[in-house]
Amino acid sequence: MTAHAFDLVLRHARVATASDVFEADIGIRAGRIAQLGNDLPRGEREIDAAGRVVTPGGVDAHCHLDQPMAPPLRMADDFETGTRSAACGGTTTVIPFAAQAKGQSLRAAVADYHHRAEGRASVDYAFHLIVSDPTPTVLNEELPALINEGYTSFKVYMTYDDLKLDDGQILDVLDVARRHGAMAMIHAENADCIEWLTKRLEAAGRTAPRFHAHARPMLVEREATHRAIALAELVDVPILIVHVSGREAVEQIRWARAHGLKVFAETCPQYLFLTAADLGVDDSYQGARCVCSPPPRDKANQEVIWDGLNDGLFSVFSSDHAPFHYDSPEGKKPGGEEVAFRHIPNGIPGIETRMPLLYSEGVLAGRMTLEKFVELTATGPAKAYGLHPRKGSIAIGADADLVVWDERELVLSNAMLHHAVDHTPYEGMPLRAWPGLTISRGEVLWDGQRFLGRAGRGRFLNCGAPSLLPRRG
Ligand code: DUC
Ligand code: ZN
Ligand code: ZN
Repeated sequence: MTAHAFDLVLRHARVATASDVFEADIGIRAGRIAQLGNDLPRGEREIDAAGRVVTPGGVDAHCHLDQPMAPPLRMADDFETGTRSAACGGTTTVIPFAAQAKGQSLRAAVADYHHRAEGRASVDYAFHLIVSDPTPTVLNEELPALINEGYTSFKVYMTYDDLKLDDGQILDVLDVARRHGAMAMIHAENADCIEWLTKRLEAAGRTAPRFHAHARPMLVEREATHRAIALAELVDVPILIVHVSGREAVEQIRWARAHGLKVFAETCPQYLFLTAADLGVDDSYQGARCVCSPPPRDKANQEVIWDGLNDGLFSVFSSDHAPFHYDSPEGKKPGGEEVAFRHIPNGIPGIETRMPLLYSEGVLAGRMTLEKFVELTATGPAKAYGLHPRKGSIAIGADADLVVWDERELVLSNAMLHHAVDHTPYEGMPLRAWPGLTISRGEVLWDGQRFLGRAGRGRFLNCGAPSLLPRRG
């Protein structure tokens, strides 16, 4: 019996990285990429990838899975259904959020979230933290210790009553990020402006889902983005503004960069493919499906986001998957009612559609290079959150997390997706590609038709120092 040099060889792949596209065989051994080259020796298993693009498995660095909610709300996806859906859409690493409730210790939030993930994930996962109660214990003990243990990024909110921090609190947590080398992610919307606008809309009887967008105009995001940048400048720490929706926030980030500040940015598919009209053009409740924050804007703003993706403004393209059923008392109809927009849970599903949407409408529609696609969907997020080069790259020694693309016409429907949500905002959208194979640590999890993974095979990843941050001495 001949021993094989590799467990798996992908032959004649068109390998795409964030810097190059080249033809090679990929030799995989013990879950890692062992060799790249031509005419590699045989593997125990061989896959002919001739003529097909192979990219790194996606890193979805912003998604919400089984995050505790105030009853009756409940997220539709837990780690099992959410990571299954991720794998079927070409994502092999997810980073959801261990969210601290006010009054809760950060440690307890992390322990609870590990419990929710344990035995359920089919792809590898890391955690960001959400800091909603920066007590002296959190600032001086818990957060520094957790950063040290590999939870090297955290999100702070400038809106949402149960999560938001005031400016003084934000300064305090940014100072911890600076001293301990963590990436601070900021949800930038002005809470008081939103509340003031919401009350006025309610007083005028304007409570349909579409008014969600009226309560959160771009100004609200612009002001908070500007303030977050100023707070970070005061502390002298890099920040990453998440889910940037359009021109006004983009202008603030460009201004900061022009002034030498390290301000990174993330955007999401909803700001390329949805507009405020998807929240409804009349008072129908259907638009609740697309209620997310910040809200989608308009076609002109979609173009601004495309430009930012292509010119380096954005480092990260995430789904912000926040899975709520439409037709359920646990989701967009809390308690079974069609409620005023302020009570509609924010967020849309998108963990499975993130990669195919950008590959189809970016790469295959000629709006984005393959290298840029890889940078935004895999390499950039892995670098931003301390997972590179193990994740997000096709290089010797990296985990063998790969997507082999099938370039074919299809029409998106919720019936073909693997999340547990009862809708997709992209129903009926024509696409030009879908992952034909998703491989995680050398194992085929998705063969283009069937999910072949297993709950519990996904491993927790401790993150290193984010490589976008200055090196610490
Ligand atoms: N906005 C968030 O900030 N988080 C989850 C989903 C959303 O729409
Ligand atoms: Zn957010
Ligand atoms: Zn989010």
